[in-house]
Amino acid sequence: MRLAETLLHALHDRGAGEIFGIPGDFALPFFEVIDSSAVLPYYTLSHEPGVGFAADAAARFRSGLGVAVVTYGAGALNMVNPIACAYSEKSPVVVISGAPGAGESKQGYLLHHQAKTLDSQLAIFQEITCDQAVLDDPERAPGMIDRVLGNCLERSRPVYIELPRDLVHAPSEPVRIAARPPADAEAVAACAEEVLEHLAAAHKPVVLAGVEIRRYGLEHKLATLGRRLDIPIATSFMGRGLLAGLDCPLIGTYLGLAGDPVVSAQVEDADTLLLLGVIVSDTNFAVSSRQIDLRRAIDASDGQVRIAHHVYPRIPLSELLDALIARTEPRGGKSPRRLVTSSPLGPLVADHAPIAPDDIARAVNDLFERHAPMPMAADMGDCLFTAMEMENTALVAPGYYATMGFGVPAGLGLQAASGERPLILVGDGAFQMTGWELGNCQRYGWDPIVLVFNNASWEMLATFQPQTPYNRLDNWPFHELAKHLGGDGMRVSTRAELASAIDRAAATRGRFQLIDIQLPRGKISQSLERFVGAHRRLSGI
Ligand code: TPW
Ligand code: MG
Repeated sequence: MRLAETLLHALHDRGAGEIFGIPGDFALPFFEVIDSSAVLPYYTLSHEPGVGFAADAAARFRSGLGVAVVTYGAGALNMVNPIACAYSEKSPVVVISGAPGAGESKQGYLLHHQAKTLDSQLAIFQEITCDQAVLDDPERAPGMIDRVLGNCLERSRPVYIELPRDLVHAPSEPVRIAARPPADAEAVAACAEEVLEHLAAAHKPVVLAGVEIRRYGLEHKLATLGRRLDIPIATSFMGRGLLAGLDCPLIGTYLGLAGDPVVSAQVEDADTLLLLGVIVSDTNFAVSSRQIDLRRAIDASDGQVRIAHHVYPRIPLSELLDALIARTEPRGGKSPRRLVTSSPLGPLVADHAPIAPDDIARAVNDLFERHAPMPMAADMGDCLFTAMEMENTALVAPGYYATMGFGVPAGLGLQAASGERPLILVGDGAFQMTGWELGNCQRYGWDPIVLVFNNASWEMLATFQPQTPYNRLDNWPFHELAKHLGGDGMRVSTRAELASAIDRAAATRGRFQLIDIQLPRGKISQSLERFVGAHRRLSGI
C-alpha cells in the first residue's frame, strides 16, 4: 500500500465519510490518490475557511471524524480560525496538510508558502489541535496515524497531519488499530454511585446536557437515563438540538437571563446540577441571574468527573452513562415531562406587516410542522438567537467560539454528511464572508434552503452601540446573486411574502433556494434582546 492510501483507509476505518478540501502544489500528489483510490468521496470548495467549517459540521453531525485536506502555508493557515473553533467546541476534525518534501526542505533556500521556518505551521497548529503527526517516516507513519486518529476521537478535538509530497507514494504498512487501555471499572462504578447518592439526596436536581453528548453519540443513552431518573434535562446553548425527537424529560435550552425564564429558574434553583459534557463558558453562565455555584454541581466533561472538591480522573462520559443506567430501573409508560416553553410564538400571521426575526422563527416552525424538521446550520448573529425560538432539531452552530462565516459552509457540510436537505440561517454580514460557497452546490447537487437575515447591518454589534456609523452595511442584493451562483433567489419584505417564499423554496428541489429577508435595522429577536440586556447589566458594556 502507498502511504497516502494507508492514511485514507485509516480515516475510512475510523468512520470518516468524506473529505473537504482545496488542492495546492504541495497537496496535489495526495489529491491525485484521493481521486484515484476512491476510498472516500471528496468535495472541493472555494476558500479554506469554508473547507474547515464544512468538515467541522460533518464531524458534528456524524458524531465522528470530519476531514479537511489543504495545501501547505497559504491553504492550511487559512484554516486557523475554523480549527480554533473546532478545538474550543470539541469537534473532531482531521486537518491534513500537504508539505514540502524532505529533499526540498534541505536545499537551503526559502520555499514558497513558508511563513518563518518550515515548522511554523506545525507550531501554529499545535496550539489548536490535540495531537499532531508529521509523516516523514513511512515506517513509523502507520503507528502515528493510529495514535492521532485515536486521540482525535477520544478527546473529540481536531488533530493535525502533515504529509510531505514526496512520500505520498512511499510503500507503507496499513494502520492497525491498537487497543486503548480501558477505563478503570471500579473507579467508574464508585463515581456512578456517588453521583446517584447526590441525586437521591437532592430535592430539585436538574441535568444540563452539553455538546459532548452529541460528540460521543450518547443521545439515546442520555434519553434512557433521563426517563429512568425522571429528572428534568435542559441543554446548554451549545447543546441546542440535542435529544430532538427522543422521549425524555427535556425542558428546553438554558440561557440564563437571555433564555426562557421557566428553564432558567429551574436550572438556577437546582440544588444538584449534573453537567454532562457541558462546555462551561460565558455564553451560558455569564448571563445567569444568580451565579451558579459550580462547586455544588457535578461536572462530567473532558473525560473526568468533578464532584465538589474531588475529581475522578479518566471517566469517559459514555462509561459513566452506562454505569448510571445499569444502576437505575426502567419506569413504565412515557416520560412525564415534555418540552415546555413559557412563550410559544404561535404561527406566522401572513399579512403585509414588515418582518421581524421572531416571524422567521414562526415561519420555520410552520414549515417543520407541515414537512418534517430539517437539520439546521446557523451562523453567529441574531439568526442564532432566533434559532432558539425554533423547534428543537439537529443544529450546528458556533455558540461558544462565536465565529462568523460558519453558517453557509457548515450547511454544505451537513448536506454532504447527512444526505438530507439542510436549512441555513445566516446574517448579511456573515454571508458577506462565506456565502459564495453556495456556488459549489450545483456541482454536487446540494440544495439547501438559505434564510439570509438581511438587516443591512452588523446588528448584534449595533445593538450595543446604536449611534455609531461603522456597524451599518449596504443592502446587498443577495437574491439577485443567487441565480448567478446556480440557485434561486427571492427577496421578501412582508410576512405574507415570507410565508409564500418559504413554501416555494420547500417545493423546489435540486437547486439551492435563497430567501433574502429584509429586516428593519434595530429589530432583533426576543432572545437576542434578552441576551444583550443581560450582558449590558452584568458586564457594564
Ligand atoms: C469572524 C464580531 C459578532 S456579531 C457581528 C460581528 C461583526 C455582526 C454580525 O452581522 P450579521 O448578523 O451577520 O449581519 P446580525 O444579525 O448581527 O446583523 N469576525 C468574526 N466573527 C465575529 N464574531 C466578529 C467578527 C461580530
Ligand atoms: Mg446583519
